[in-house]
Amino acid sequence: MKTNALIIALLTTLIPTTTIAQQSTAPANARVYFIWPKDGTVIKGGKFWARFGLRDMGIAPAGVEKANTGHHHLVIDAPLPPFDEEIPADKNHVHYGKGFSEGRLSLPPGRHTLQLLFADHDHVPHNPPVYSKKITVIVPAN
Ligand SMILES: [Cu+2]
Repeated sequence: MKTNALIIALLTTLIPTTTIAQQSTAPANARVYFIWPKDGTVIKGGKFWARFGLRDMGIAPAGVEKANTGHHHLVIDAPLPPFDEEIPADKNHVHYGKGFSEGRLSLPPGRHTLQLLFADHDHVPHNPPVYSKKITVIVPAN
């Protein structure tokens, strides 16, 4: 009986209570980067098109499962989310699930950080994760 209790205790620890998302793999050289803006760009009025570059992978819309593809995510004024789960969708985490490589942004005056994080059909980052450097843009007060 004692052994059974131990086994049950072990199994309980080993079986995760939450479902862990399946991560897609990415080629080692894959890279996402900002074509524009560049780090430190001053953007009068705060409205602009951000343009995303991608190397060694392809774009596929969300929901379309295909090896070495995914879609862009823009992380605005936030740290990178966990890599082993679905990227949240809110004002700090913008999904380009239709497969776009550019997005219109409107930021209030101040300093803002932007970072790209590529993710698969389920919005889960790849393994290894493919993300850009974090850049800062400055929107001057009128
Ligand atoms: Cu997504």
